[in-house]
Amino acid sequence: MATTLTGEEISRYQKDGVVAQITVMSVSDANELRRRLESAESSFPQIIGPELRNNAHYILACLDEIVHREEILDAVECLIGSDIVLTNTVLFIKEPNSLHHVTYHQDATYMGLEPQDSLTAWIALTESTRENGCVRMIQGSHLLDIQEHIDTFGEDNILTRGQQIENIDEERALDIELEPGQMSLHHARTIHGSRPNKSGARRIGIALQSFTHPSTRQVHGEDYGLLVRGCDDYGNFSKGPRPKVEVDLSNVEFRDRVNARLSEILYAGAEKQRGY
Ligand SMILES: O=C(O)CCC(=O)C(=O)O
Repeated sequence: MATTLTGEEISRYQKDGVVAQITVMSVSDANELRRRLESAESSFPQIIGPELRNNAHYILACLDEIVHREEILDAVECLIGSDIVLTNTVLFIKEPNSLHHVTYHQDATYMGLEPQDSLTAWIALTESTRENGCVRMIQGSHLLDIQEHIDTFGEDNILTRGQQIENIDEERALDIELEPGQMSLHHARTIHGSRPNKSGARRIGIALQSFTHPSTRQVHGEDYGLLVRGCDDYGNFSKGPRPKVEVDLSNVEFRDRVNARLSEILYAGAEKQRGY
């Protein structure tokens, strides 16, 4: 299944800062990846858990497969070209009937990536619906500058600082509903958030965050990046290993180092720091 965005989808991304419902794998492939992920979660809770959801693709083969999936990279290539670096990944998991939510924010605010035109691919491993707290996007907001964010450190807020843009007109938010195996792509300045999961089942998504051109610079610290397609003539990102087995425990120390560096970037200037 080769996935290339249509001209209409590319125009929509440029105009709205988001394009969604792109099928990048079959439902049965998504179910199988979910099974492998959940098996790792239950067998290795000390390595992958609620506070250990960043950059698990360095350890888990199932996530490494997603990161390198041709269908995803074909679509990303349509938007940023054929040389592609992936900086980080985040598992966004909302447990059944939980209060976990994401306040409205722009990813580019704390990421330190310049220029700010990188993008996130959000891949659904379960369905993502209004009921279970799908991502909601403010179309066209990527054309704005970075808005003022306040740090709330809200208890059930999944974001590091609980960062929030206030006074968003919720009426303007578009629900990005996805089937398992579909993805959305959003620009680093697109304002987005999500509500709690009111359903009786888990909502599982993985954000490949961010895909960028190798010439992009990290201006807040040192970041790692995987060259997932094409060439890197710049060397702006330190390279990392790929898992060699289903759960590669030999990469745990590396993942922890990457996450410590990422925290320095994401919490720069914050009053306090959480465990993720
Ligand atoms: O998964 C969610 O609910 C939020 C995702 C998000 O903020 C992101 O992908 O940048």
